[in-house]
Amino acid sequence: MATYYLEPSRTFSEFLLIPNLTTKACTPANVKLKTPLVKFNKGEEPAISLNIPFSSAVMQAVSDHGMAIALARCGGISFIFGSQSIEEEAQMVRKVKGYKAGFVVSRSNLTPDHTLSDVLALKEETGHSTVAITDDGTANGLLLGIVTGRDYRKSRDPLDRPIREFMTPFDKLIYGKSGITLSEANNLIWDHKLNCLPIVDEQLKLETLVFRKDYDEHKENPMELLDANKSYIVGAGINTKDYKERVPALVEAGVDILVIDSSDGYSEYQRETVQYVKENFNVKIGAGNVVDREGFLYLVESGADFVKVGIGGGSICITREQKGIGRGQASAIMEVVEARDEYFRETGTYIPICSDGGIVHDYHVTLALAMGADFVMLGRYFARFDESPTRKLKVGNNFVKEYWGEGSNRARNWQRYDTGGKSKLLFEEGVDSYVPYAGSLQENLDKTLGKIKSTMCNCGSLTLDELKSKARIALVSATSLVEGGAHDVILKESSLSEE
Ligand code: RVP
Repeated sequence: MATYYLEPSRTFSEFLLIPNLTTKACTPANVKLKTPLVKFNKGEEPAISLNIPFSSAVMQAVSDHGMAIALARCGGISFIFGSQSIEEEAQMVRKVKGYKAGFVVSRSNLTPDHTLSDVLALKEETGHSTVAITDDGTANGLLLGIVTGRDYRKSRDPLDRPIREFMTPFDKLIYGKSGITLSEANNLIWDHKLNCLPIVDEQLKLETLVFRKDYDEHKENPMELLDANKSYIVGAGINTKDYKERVPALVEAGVDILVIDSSDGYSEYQRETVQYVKENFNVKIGAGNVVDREGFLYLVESGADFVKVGIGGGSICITREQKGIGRGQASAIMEVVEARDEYFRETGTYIPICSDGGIVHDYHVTLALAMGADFVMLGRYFARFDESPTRKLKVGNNFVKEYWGEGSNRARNWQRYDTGGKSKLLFEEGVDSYVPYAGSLQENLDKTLGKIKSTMCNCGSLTLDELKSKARIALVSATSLVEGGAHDVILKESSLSEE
């Protein structure tokens, strides 16, 4: 006979937090959102923590290198999508690891034999007024000089004048050496009243340029998620099919953590994949997705460093309709958290849980954390921002961004849904859609984090651990949900457009 779970499976919208005493010390400025990303033993520190409990979904429409850089700058992590060739995915990881905020590879370069007219043509084309002059005219050639608008007079100088006659030559340049930090570079810029500081390697070949105007944007962000070499931390998605080729390439590219991307993680394929990675590499790996205690314990015993929870709750996901599997996200989190806490009590090993999919309102994040998740994974939320890799379009009077599921025909990610069989998608488990364009990641995230911190103060909690242990969570009735929004009033236009 089948086993029945007769308690209805619940979503986040069915719960509300009840405030605890807010002490005067409990202000949003004092709230800390640091959270573990990987398992650790009682009394020890996790090898990787997030500065904010946010990760971006392992999806083509969400997490490329651009998103990874933007989110790591704010303290979270992206998992670069794995539904692309191994080389392309490794290249994205390399771009994140090689990125140094404020250090830009020069995009306007000429040789000393070029002329003033070449400088003017390049300026017209790129809009840059600083041109690096290298022996071979490339961005990494031997640096011979720099040309800026101060080196020539357009109205007087002959257009065929060679650059070597008017550039600021190398021996008159102030430059930084490879390995210099951004704040050291900025000190040189300020001390010498420069607009641009070239950075050269030991052979005096040009590496990057640091611009004075970028300082405000790039000055150290205290929340940045950095590794020991001060590069951004980045994750990457893998599957249970080509992992023996994909994992070595990603590790070689410098990836910090992997995650097996699958709609149903309770499988022998996941166990084999986790064990292969643990036996052959020194890299962290998360597994999932599961929605119950059995699935969770199976992955933990396989060696997973964190476990991802959620089936069928994603905004673009139609798995529940297509296959009839899944579970309300809140119920799944509650059961898995209970199993995790029990496991911690018994073994002393704490396994972080990621709540993946189905976050619609900002307060859903706070609820997921209060229920015991350590961080959330979001697709729709991040897809709306400038930094997501998809096209921004105008539909009617509104700007939108494209957002499609990994189970849609567009993504062709059959590995994510494979349960053994043919190497193709037999039916779709995701849709292709638009989401309203919402502007920049940082602006939106700041607002969301502000709400989370404020709610934590209402709940008398300065840390996520405190929130988890103190939270009082009430189930709401269907009729009382109506009370939660504006009701029985006629809304003015301005409040209608607020989220
Ligand atoms: P959401 O944030 O609600 O948009 O959900 C994103 C999550 O949905 C992903 O992290 C993934 O777990 C799931 N997903 C991705 N593609 C599909 C699909 O096509 N069904 N589902």
